[in-house]
Formats: sequence, C-alpha cells, structure tokens
Amino acid sequence: MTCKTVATQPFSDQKPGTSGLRKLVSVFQQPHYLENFVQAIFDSIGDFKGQTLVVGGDGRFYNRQATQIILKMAAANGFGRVKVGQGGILSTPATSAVIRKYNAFGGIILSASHNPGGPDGDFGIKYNIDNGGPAPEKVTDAIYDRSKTITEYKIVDAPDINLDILGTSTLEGMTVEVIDSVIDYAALMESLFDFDRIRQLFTTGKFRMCMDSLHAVTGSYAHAIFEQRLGAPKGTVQNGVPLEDFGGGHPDPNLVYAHDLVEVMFGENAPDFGAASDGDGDRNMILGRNFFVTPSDSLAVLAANATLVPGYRNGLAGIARSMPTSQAPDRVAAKLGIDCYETPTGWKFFGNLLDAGKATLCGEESFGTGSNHIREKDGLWAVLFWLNILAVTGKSVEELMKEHWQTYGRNYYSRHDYEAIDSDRANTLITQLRDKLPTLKGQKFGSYEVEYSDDFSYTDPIDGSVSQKQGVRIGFTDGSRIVFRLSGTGTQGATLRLYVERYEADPAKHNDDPQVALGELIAIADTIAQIKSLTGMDKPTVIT
Ligand code: VG1
Ligand code: CO
Repeated sequence: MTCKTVATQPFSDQKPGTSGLRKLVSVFQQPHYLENFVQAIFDSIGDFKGQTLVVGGDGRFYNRQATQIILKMAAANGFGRVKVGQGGILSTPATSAVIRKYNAFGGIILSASHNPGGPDGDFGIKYNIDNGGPAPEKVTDAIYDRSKTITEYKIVDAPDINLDILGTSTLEGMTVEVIDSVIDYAALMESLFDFDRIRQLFTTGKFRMCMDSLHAVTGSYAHAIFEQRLGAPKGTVQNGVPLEDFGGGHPDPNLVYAHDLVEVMFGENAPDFGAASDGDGDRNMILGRNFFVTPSDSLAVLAANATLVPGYRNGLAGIARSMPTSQAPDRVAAKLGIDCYETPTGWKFFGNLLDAGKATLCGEESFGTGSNHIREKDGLWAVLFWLNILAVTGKSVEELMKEHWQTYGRNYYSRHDYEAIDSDRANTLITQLRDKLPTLKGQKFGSYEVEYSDDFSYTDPIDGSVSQKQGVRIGFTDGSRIVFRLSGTGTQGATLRLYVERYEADPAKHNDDPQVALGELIAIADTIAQIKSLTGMDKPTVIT
C-alpha cells in the first residue's frame, strides 16, 4: 500500500447548497471531481489526526464507489478510524446518531436525499460536524473556497474494502470498521419511545399501518423497528428494499411522489396510519385513513402532545421552525409558554439552538421533523412519535388533528413547486419581486392588505452569524403570508417554491380544501410575482 498525492485542477461549481453538494451522477463521475471535494472538506475542518470519521450513504447509484474513494482518502489524510455502514449504507439520522454516540470528529453522508437516483439521476455529498449536524455555513463556505484553489489530493493505493462484512480491517494504518447500519439508531429510538405501548397497538389486530420506504434507505430500518421489534405484521413496510435507482421514482414523501401509499391510504379499507420517508431517511409524510397531515401541523401536534412520549416527558425547552413553515407551531409554543425560533430553510440552522438547549423540537414544512436526540431531521423518529401518541390517546390521526385545530385554530397551508424552470427566468422573477418589495406595504389586493414585505435575514442568536436573502416574504394585516424562494437542492435549472399560509380561527371553517381556502392568496401571489407568465408554466409541478 502506498499513499500518493495526485495533481488536480479546481472545478468552479462545488458550492454546497441547502444540504451539501448535489449534482448529476455523471458530474460526480468526472475524473477527480469527488476527490477534489473530499480533499476540500479535509483541508477545511481542522486537525483530525487519529480521530474517527463516520461514512455512510443512502445506497443510491455510485454510493459504493464513492465510499471506497473516501475511505482511501481518509486513510491518506490521517484519520485514525472510519466507521462505515454495512454496504456503505447509513441513513442521515443514523449517521448523526453514530457521530454523537462515538464522539466522532465528523461524518460524510453520500446522498442527494429526495432527488432521483440511478446512473442518470443525482448524487450528493455532505459533511457533518462533531455535534452530528450539517456543517454550518462558515464551514461550507470554507470548503467551497478551498475547492476553488485546490491543486492536489491524497489517496491510498490499495484494494477495495469489503463493505458487506461486519468487522474491522486496516488501511494504511487507519482502522476501518464496518458497522451494522441499524443497531445504534434502533437503540436510540427505543430509549425515546414507549415501545411496549406501540407493540400493544400493533398486536391488538385493530390497528393497521402502511410504511412506504420508497425503495430508499429506511427499508432496512423500518423492517427492523416496525416489523421485528414492534411486532407489526409482515408487509407493513412496503417498497422496503433499498434500490440504487429507487425503483425509478423520486424518493420524496409527498402526495405526488409517494403515490403507492396515497392510493392505499385513500383507497377502500384503508389502514389507520400511513407514513413515508425520503431517500436518506430524514423526511416523513404522515397520513391517516383518508387524511393528510401537513408537515407544519405535524410539528405542532407533536409539540402539543410531547409529554405523552417518554423521551419528552419533562416538556420542551423551545420549538424551532424554518421561516416558510406555517405558524401553527408558534401557537403551541405560546400556549406552552416557551420560545418558538424562526430560522432560514435548511437543518444546519437548527444546530446552534439545539446545542444551546434552546429548542427541543424542530421542523420544516418540507416534511422534516426532528429533535435534540440528534442534529438532523429524522423520518422514522417522527413516525414513532405519532405512533406513540396514537397508542397513548387511542385517537385516530384525523381526530387528533381536528381536535388540535379546535384548540389552536387552523393554519391553512400549501406549497407550490415550479420545477426545472429556466434559471434566467427564475432569477428575473426573484429580482423583479425584490425590486417591488419597498412599494408593497399598504397596498390592497382583494380582501388582503400588505402589512410588511422583506427578504428574510437571520441572525443566529448563539454565534451572531448573519444569513441574508433567505426568502421573500409578503405578510398581510390578518397574519396571512406568501413566501417565495428558489430551491438550493435541485440540479437542473431552477425550482421556484411558493409558500402560502392563512389562519382560520372558526372551527366551522376548518374542513375546507386548502387550495380553496388559500385560493385568493395563491392568485395574489401570481399577480405580484407574475409566476405564470415569467416561468411559462400555467400550473405548479408539485402541490403539497
Ligand atoms: C429543501 C427543503 C428544505 C430541506 C432541504 C434538504 O431545500 O425545502 O426544507 O432542508 O430540501 O432536505 P430547498 O433549498 O430545495 O428548498 V433533504 O431531505 O433533501 O436533505
Ligand atoms: Co432527505
């Protein structure tokens, strides 16, 4: 075995987005492309000599090859040990759990999350720091800067490691430990939730669940936790074998892409509870029988019922949500007398609040929910949280949600995505919108009057770092909001996200279709931003 230094030239496009670097597989397969980025990470994170690195991915195409490259580079760069998931597989929340449990220096996650996979799909890589969470912007900025000047990288010339057999081996003085992908994560879940109560729920025979892993990483976790440990019948988990191309679908748990599950849950003789997770297992969608729970509402319900769950029995320190997430959780926080923090989109912004003990639960409207148990959002954790609440209360998903609205009022909410639009058109739309911002206050649109309009800027309350231009917000005098952002996770063209929210206190008006309840605001958004004419699309690609 020899350690070699390979000369290289920088790529100009290695700027991490909302969650790591995501590109088409073909981009990552260019000579030196992955290696450059990995070396840029190693050059930017400080002294890790002799320390432990955790490596895993969501099992998508190129996961195995990339894992071998990273192991050889970690050895050449002086890590003492790498813990790698069996077969190169670790979900994002499991990686976070393993980093924390074993006091690792950091971790590398190979995933493009909810983006499609396969040879023609996307690949991705992100770095997590020692708290188990996504690297904050100062680290990702340093990685990007380094990627622009890099001239060489270090790698060991050695045969591949067998990733399928548990156990340790050595690579140029570094220990490689192939670990069980599920055990540590499952043990953490068992420490938080009342597994006995949930097991009883499943074994009554009166409660049926359908978990759709969308052929992605949670398959192995869901089988082990729901079917093996909690006694749910075989077949509870569907699409539960991780595939390199996710069966050709988008591993994105929403009403459009999780169509198999939607068919089951809105079909005849539907189960009581349905859930889906995304490519890397950090997202969740929750469904009841013929009933969809909006992610923002899900966070609010979990917060309101948290003390029913053993891990949260003593209550919450605070809640944090991303800016475009609805204000439903704020109402729960107000009632509980705790703070609710509003951060930019992306889980990396929750890390400081969690580390400082200011927030216990966090969530994003994009089907992300999590807590201080790790530093990532956590799909199966959210599913278990719901199961625990259902088991203790004996209520249905729909009953819980409707009772919640009766107590707190309903925040009607919807997100419209316009995917793969021409980047120039998208930038024009946002620029024109920004130019309008100073003129909107006081203007009337139908029954709404603009109270404020700005481009969201966030000052981290812990380290004072400032993140600007995090989304255009237009707020109305009745508390309704429309928000516009461009996605930072896509790989082709641009994706415009429109977020719309309106509060309804009257219980007699809680049962409308959100698209109808929000209809006027959706039309106003188009009037102000000229979405249809500027994108050339007459309707969104995805509505959630
Ligand atoms: C999207 C979501 C954001 C989420 C991010 C990563 O980002 O909106 O809330 O944190 O994906 O999720 P964007 O920039 O495309 O809107 V995951 O599960 O894809 O890592
Ligand atoms: Co994800």
